[in-house]
Order: sequence, then structure tokens, then C-alpha cells
Amino acid sequence: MKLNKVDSLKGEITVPGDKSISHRAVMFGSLANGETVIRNFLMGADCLSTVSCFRKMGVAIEVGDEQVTVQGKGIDGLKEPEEVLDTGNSGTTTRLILGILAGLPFHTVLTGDESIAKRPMARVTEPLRQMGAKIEGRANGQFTPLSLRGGDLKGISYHSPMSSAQVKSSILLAGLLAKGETTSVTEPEKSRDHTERMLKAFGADLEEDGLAVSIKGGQSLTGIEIHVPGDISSAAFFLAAGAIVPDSIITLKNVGMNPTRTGMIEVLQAMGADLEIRYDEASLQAEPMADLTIKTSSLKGIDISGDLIPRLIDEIPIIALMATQAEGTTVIRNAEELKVKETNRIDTVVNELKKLGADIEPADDGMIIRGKSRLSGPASVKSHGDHRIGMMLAVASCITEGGLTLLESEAVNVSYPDFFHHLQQLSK
Ligand code: SPQ
Repeated sequence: MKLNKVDSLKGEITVPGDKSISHRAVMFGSLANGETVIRNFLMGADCLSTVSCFRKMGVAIEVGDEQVTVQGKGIDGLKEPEEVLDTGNSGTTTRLILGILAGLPFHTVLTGDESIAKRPMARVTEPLRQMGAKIEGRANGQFTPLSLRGGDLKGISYHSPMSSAQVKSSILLAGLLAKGETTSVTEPEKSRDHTERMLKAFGADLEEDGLAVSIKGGQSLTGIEIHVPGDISSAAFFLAAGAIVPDSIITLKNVGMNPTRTGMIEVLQAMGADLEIRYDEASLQAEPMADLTIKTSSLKGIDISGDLIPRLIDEIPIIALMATQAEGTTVIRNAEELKVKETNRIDTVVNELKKLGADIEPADDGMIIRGKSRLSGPASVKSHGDHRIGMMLAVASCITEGGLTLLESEAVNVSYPDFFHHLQQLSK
């Protein structure tokens, strides 16, 4: 895809539904008794992989234009699939479904795409084995394909070595399906808490105590209606674009503002961005929402590390681009988890932005970016099949002299199928 520099970005858009919340709504709706209606569901490839996996286990799921309806028949309503469950490119589907399959008394085989095959699964298969799940797989269950025989789980008290919502959620879901005992997960820093919030909304009793979350096994869930807020991780691309493209003003409607996800907002504020936040008072219950307006800004470099990292982990590629346009140095630390995403996002961000002339170097657990650089092409850059890298490079094209050619641009369909359409709409 050929992408050119733009003069300005102006207008209002509504970003698609939150990916993390859309996945969980289908999963919990499939485990629940009764109907679950999911509005503003993200029709991205990842969430559709989740739908396909649960359909293969016999759950009736109707996918409408922007609404998904799940006819849950309770945990016993799930059946042994006749086919392999394919989780596509989705780490969330793969790791969360493992927690559910661990608690179900039948056999399943799970696989995904080339990128999923490289992502570490021992972080969930190990604790799930401790709970009693029988898991076989490549390299002793470290990688897909994996096969499971679940059921008869016992509760555990698990201290996760990493702050990961996928690890936490996988173990809590297995804990929910365990027999009567309590399962608790403690993480080093708080990761996104959509599972905790949504399980409560489905009627589960769950306790949170600082960095620990506990759930009692054997509880049943009841179907609900869910309105999925806009994905702040998708909004992040246009927040950054609005800040770095000259003469711009962009409004983003109904963006999810769960405090475990708003690290990007804090970074924009610390860098000096001209950002206005208007909370939707009616939404301040399960998952808060706000309208955001960003204008072209003079940015300054900052340090990003510690407990902020899990709250903006998926935004680091676009933050790195923003940092190339900030005065001074931006240092990102404690973000080693970037190495095990859809790509090694330290390497892909550094290598692709260097092609445009950015002053950026990798670190063991992050990167160092010196601004302000003039990005110039024409250059050929590549998403490497990683949606967030693809969208970051498309935003980079807006300020790149001579424009760029983006290879593997279709990767954006994983989380934001309308991305290029929205970019075009704002640049008119
Ligand atoms: O689902 P997937 O592929 O892991 O997606 C990513 C992304 O960029 O969209 C990460 F590559 O988001 C993860 C996120 O990094 C989604 C997620 C969730 O919904 O629970 C949690 C985070 O991952 P982790 O490993 O820190 O739990």
C-alpha cells in the first residue's frame, strides 16, 4: 500500500469496539446460562477467531452487523469439538481458551498461525497443569499446537512472574471451573482488569485485594447485555497522529477509559500534548468511556517504566513514533514483554523506524528514542504481520517526506478493519 504525507488530519471518528472486552464477552457468554447480547462488538479477525472456536464447541453464536448474540447453555452446554480449534493470530484467544478448556472434561486440539506458534504458552500451560489439566504440545507444551484433556481441576494460589492479563485470566477461568476450591492469582503489577469486571457483571463472586484476585470454583454465570466501549489501543493511533501531524484536530468518540488501560493518556499528558477528555457520566459503571479531542502539540521526551508499562504495553509502538517527534530523549524500560507479542516489537519498531531516519536504539527491556527527527522516504516498510506495527507505520507515513510503501498492510484487520478508511477520512 502506497501512503503519502498529509497536510493535516481533521474530523471525528468512532474507533471500533475494544478487542479485549469483545473476546471476553463471547467467552463468558458461552459459559453462561441464557442469552448474552454484545453491542459494538469488534468485528476484527482476532475476535472472530474466538467466535469460531466456541461455535466448534456447540455454542450458538449469531454475528450481526455490529451485534453478537450468544446462546449460552452453561458450562455443561459445551461439547467436545470434532475439529481443531484455530485461534488465528490471537494470543488472547489462545491463552484464555486454554484456561477454559482445562476445566472441561473432553479432548481438544488447539493451533494458531505462524506468529502464535512462536509465542510462549508455558506461562499458562504450567499453572494449568498444576491445577490438574493434562496438556501435551510442541516442546513439552511450550508452543502450539497443543492438545488438552481437561476436567477435575483443583484450585491453586499462583504468583505470576509477569504482569499479564492473559495469564491472570486463563488461571481465573480455570479456577471458576474447578471444584469448589478457591484459586488466586497475584501479579507483580496490575494488568488490565476486564476479566475481573466482566465476571462480576456475569454474576460471579470474585475478590480483589491489591495485586491478588481470587475466585471460588463451581460458580455459574448468567447471560447479560454488554455495550463494548471503543478500544483505547485503537484510539491511540489517532491520538498520536493528531499530536504529531501539523494543523490537526481529531475527536474520538466513546473511547474506553478503564484505568488499567489509560497509560497512553498519561504519556500524552506528560509529553505535553493538547488533549481534552470529556467523560461520559452514564458510562461510569462497568467500563468507563470518554470523548477525546487531540490537537497538534509540541511534545517533549519522557521516561516510561514501572507499573505504567502494563497499562500501555500495546501502545508502545505508536508511543515510539510520537517520541521521534518530541524534543529530547524518551526512554522506555521494563517492557521486555514486547519481545513476545505478534512480533518482537522492540526489534520491529526500531528496524522499521530506522528506515525512515529516526534516531532510535533498542535496549534489553525497551528502547531509547532521540527527537526531534525529520522522517523521510520514499521507503518501503513492513508490518511483519503485526497489526500494531502496520498502523504505527501508516501514521508515520503522514509525516514522512516522500511517503512510504507499507508491505503486509492487511495485518490491521486483526484489530481495526476500518483503520485505513478512517485515516483517509481524516486527511481529506
Ligand atoms: O491477543 P494478543 O495477540 O496477545 O494481542 C495483543 C495486541 O497487541 O493486541 C498483544 F499482542 O494484546 C494483548 C495485550 O498485550 C491483549 C491482552 C488481553 O486482552 O488480555 C493482554 C495483553 O497481553 P498480556 O500478555 O500482557 O496479557
